[in-house]
Amino acid sequence: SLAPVHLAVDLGASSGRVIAGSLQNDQMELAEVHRFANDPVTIQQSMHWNVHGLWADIQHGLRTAAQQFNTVASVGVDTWGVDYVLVDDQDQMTGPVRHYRDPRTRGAMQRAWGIVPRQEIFEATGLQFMELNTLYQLVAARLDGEHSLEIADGFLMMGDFFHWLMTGKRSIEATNASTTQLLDPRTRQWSRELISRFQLPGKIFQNVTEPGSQLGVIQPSVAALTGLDNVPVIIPATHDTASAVIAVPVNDFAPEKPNWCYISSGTWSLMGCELAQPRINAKCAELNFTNEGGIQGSTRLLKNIGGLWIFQQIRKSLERRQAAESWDVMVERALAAKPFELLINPDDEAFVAPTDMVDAIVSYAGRTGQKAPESNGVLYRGALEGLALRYRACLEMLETLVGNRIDVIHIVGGGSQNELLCQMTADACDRVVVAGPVEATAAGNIAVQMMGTGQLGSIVEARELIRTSFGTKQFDPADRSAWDDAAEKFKSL
Ligand code: ADP
Ligand code: LRH
Repeated sequence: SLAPVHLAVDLGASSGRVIAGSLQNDQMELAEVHRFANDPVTIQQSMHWNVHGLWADIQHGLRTAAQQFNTVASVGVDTWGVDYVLVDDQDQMTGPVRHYRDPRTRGAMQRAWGIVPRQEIFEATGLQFMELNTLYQLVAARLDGEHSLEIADGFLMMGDFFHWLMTGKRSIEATNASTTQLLDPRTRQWSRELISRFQLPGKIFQNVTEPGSQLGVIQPSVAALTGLDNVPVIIPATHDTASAVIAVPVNDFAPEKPNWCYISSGTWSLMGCELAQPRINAKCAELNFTNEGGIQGSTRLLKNIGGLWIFQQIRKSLERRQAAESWDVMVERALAAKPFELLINPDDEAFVAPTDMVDAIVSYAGRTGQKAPESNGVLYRGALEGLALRYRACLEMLETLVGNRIDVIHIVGGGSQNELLCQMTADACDRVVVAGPVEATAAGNIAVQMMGTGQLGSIVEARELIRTSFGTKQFDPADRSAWDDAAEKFKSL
């Protein structure tokens, strides 16, 4: 077709894709151009991202798009949070790119709190405490004397890194920078005080840019390889979760009293509300919620929940035994399995980066006084029920934090295709669940590019477009009683 397309490069922790979005008869139409795996690589004792492979796949996607569409109006990249790339003053990467599950951060939070007390870090950043936060990665790098940090001249988050590869220009985008735990959520600029107290090299942190503006154009070396000559790169909300939240199909923006929440469901489940202001208070610290940066100065008050990671890793583990099954079959077997045979807390430390997920679950069952799972169905079901039970607990915390009842839970992302999980969520939480869009992240990325080129005027307008363009499915709560009992048992795990 002749309508100009915008290309969203969307990199999740489990897969990446290049998606073309355009306006066709007042609808946003998405077309998948290229999808590829994103598998970490172990080198010596550490876990890295295969950024060279990702860049090759991105270029492949861009080239395919250039062949497929007449006019590419712009490109923008969003990725998972917290990870970073360092570059030197000759514009070379200073070292390999670590995965947030890399073990160098074990114990790094405690090391960091010895330098700046926990409460002061929270006051300065409003962020939840997770070992994988950029801050603890950098503290580990600093205290262990990583040379790549010593020779660094520039710090880029993953989206900024790919934008740099595309344009040759360095930038730091606000929503993803907000996941570092080094950003002041009130000013949306670096907390220079934290940076200096942790003795991190201040010069590598350049000023932060808000999404929606043009960074540059595809540089000639990349244009030659992809056919995208002179195409603008528009910075979207480069944190995938921030882009996903933009695409929640609602009719308001950062409401005073939010009556809806979202679960961005993929490798992680990010559950929270969109607010106009950060809520940095004692209750938020106690419940370990985070105030991440959203579009147009909004706040994503949310909690990271261990997501479909366990479900994905069960599949990987069965793959090694030549016994992997498709998502559909996994969901069918979970549906057929007996409820509450195995309770799994998705946020148990044992599941962060086990060598083999099935082994980890079997030993967890032993440790928590439960029967070892007797079938794949029990494993699958346990992983999904555990998520629904975490959502239920998290909803309660969220309502306490925002001070009102939340009526509707929007599930977006790859996990919104899991209808069993959607129904379990409705039942466990006793709330209406609205599932979709599946490619919320790409849609949110593209919406911001369309705002950048003037095709869309506002977030409310973008959401209107998204609501009318993508189908959603509603799940009504039923059968709550069994979940009450399970929730009690879950608390004592
Ligand atoms: P990420 O961005 O973290 O890589 P995605 O949003 O791509 O994650 O979601 C991936 C997850 O979506 C998978 O772990 C899988 O559980 C789920 N999923 C993907 N396709 C289906 C499907 N057809 N049915 C059920 N679940 C699915
Ligand atoms: C989801 C996500 C999440 C981060 C995690 C590292 O993809 O961006 O918001 O906390 O990855």
